[in-house]
Amino acid sequence: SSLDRTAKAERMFELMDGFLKNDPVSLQKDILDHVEYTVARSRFSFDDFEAYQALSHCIRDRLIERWHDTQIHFKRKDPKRVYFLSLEYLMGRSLSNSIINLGIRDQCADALSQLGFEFEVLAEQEGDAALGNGGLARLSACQMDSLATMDFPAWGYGLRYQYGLFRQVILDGFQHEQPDYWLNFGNPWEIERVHVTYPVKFYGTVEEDISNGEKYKVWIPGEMVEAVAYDNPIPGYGTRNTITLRLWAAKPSNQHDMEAYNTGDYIDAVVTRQRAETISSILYPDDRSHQGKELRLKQQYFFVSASLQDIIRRFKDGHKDLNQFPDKVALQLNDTHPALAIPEVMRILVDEERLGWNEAFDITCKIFSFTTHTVLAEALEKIPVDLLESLLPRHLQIIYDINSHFMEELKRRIGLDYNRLSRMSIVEEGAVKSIRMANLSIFCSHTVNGVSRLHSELLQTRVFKDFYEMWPEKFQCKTNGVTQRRWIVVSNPSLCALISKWLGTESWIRDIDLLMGLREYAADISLHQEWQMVRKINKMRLAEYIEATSGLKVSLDAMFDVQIKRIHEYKRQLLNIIGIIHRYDCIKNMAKDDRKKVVPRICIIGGKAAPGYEMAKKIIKLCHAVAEKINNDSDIGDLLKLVFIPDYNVSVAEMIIPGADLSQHISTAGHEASGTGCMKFLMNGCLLLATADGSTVEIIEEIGEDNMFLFGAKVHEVATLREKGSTIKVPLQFARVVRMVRDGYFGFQDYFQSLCDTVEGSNDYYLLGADFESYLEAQAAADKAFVDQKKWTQMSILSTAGSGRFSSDRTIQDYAEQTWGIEPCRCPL
Ligand code: C3B
Repeated sequence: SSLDRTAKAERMFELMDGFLKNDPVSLQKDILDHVEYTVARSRFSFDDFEAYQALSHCIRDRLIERWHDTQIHFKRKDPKRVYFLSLEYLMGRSLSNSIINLGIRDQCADALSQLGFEFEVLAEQEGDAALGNGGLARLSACQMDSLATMDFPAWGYGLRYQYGLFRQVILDGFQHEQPDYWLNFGNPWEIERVHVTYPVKFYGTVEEDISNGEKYKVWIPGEMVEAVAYDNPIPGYGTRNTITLRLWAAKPSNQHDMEAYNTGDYIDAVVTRQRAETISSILYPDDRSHQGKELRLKQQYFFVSASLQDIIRRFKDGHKDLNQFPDKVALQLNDTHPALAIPEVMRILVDEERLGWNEAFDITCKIFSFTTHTVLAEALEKIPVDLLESLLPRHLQIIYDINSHFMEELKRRIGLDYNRLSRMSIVEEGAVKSIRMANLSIFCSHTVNGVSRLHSELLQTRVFKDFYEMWPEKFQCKTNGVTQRRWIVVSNPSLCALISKWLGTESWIRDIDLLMGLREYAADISLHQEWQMVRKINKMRLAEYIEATSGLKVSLDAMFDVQIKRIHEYKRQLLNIIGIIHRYDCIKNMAKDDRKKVVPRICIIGGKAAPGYEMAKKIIKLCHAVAEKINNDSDIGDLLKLVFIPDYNVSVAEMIIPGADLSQHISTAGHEASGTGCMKFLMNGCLLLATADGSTVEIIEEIGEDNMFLFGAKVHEVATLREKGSTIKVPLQFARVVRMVRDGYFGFQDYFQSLCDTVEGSNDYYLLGADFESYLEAQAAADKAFVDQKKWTQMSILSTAGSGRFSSDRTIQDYAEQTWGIEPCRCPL
């Protein structure tokens, strides 16, 4: 009764002594309590890892407080919500980020030092949460940070893989993959919600039934598993708002059990049940390619089904009329991976809620928006019809129905242009009949966007031209961004302090446009000195890491030249390596006196290759073989070193980026949808050596061509160059370097032949040969600028100052206004 409730609430308030306090003494007390009661160690004896665990729990408590308040506030205000559906999130570490967003970094450091611990050392104890592959997954993480910071009523949904992205181990220069069982030591950043579970169905048959004189379809599933929610609170910076990233884990279902157990074989029945857990066991390590595997499809549907049940339950808690769904809910498809949400919403509305087809379709088209992250044809998901038919028979029917509506509409508008109809169809006929998930997503979403301006244009003029001509108003551009909280404040504290000092405020951490204020001081000598000092500190940190991982001692006076990202032919790490071999060759053939003029370089490469991607693995091996040669050549000494940093991940990036002088973003024009690494380097004052591809085109507009080293064919030139094929004029030096590799100069002669084949003559699809000359010119320009440290420092300051447009805060603001139609909902302090 209500009286009971009031009495209960009063008693509750009596017992509560207010919110957790954040002064160092309260923090110490809480840390020690967690040492004793959570970690179950004596408070008189615990090590760094146990201190990390206790501190994390102490921070977790504070996150939970804010998170509860935020969720209650959202419920009370009932704003329109956005649900971000993504199969991948690369969160990295959470401790430092949480402490900074909570605004208690200094208090924590104080509290710890009095207990005899150092904050930085404890932060290093944490492993990365690597539930994703590359750019797309880290983008999701950056966007969650912005959604929380900007007070948007948002939820992220994803999968809680037990094995994240594989660990890369290098043996004899070859990549080996090791499982990342990241939950081994517990995960303080998640909250298991044993009561938030939903059944997810698979297989079976579709039958017809009649109720109230109307026919409808019933899906009789053949298998059922349970989805359990794990909530990860995401704190905003400078706000109390703390939003939810809800990840689903698969557990055996308790329904259907009686039958299995009654048939007699108890052991077999348990083992079968156990298999349910495999659905969320492992992240697919392929970046931009899909293989039509059943388990992957199961993961996609599992995630979509659980998320939608949760979203609809939340909607129904307060709303009856499903026609209001689009006023309250926006669903964001992060690439096509969650696109099964479309037929699933239709199934729920038509089969379960018994809405008419048109009414249901109208609702569906109003809630979905779709971001595509690629231009590569092999990355566009196609699901074999056979697979879908057996796993999700009802969904296949619905997709066919959607397609026939689609084809009808098309015929009305364009007539019987069969070529075009078959290009646009959601169903692809052919050797393997399959469903084109991108076509489904475009047709059923109210907006479709690319992730940089160039990419968005390519979608309109090439990849989805037919669709654009039909519905130009659907197409938008949302240039990617990254969060300055993680990529400056957490990872580069010295630069953070320097920026705040010169701007006279910390407000840029929430309001990135203020960074432009640095332009005013770009020529100021005392800023230059401080700026160079900060850069030196970060280079030192990176040099120590290099020495620790590879044993190589590097000089801080050398230019640190970095390329870190997934290994992919289109990203052209091979161009970088060929350039390095060329540099080596030049130094070797130089007169002793000329060597004095060489700008010393430390070339740093890092990145993982998809386990089945043979050429990418050969590139890694070549990098090691070349490094072996160069680093041990006494003629070369300190003039050139090549280091491969193993197991590249978010926390390694946080350490490398602030220490880089130059970074390379050298994809063949028209292939990198956006690129986000370049934005992180830019914010940290690292100069870019880049092609005009993806988001670098927009970076040029912000900082000007003079402040970076641009080279290579432009997008509109690529097709012509490819047509020219083997008649292109390729510089002799290029051919010479490839010959060195072929002739076994770096060993492994047989192994490298097929790699060399990919860049010679008409095979050179990514145009390494065609771009080589201008690549070398850009490199020479970088050397020249580096010698003039005054000029270099100014370019560096102007890079940071011009990076504001590339904050994910700006990206999220654009999505909120132009795509989702949502508004901030700020929890009172
Ligand atoms: C990546 C693209 O390759 C990048 O250009 C882009 O910056 C990011 O997404 C974020 O938009 N991408 C990826 O990491 N995985 C895919 N499957 C497709 C694109």
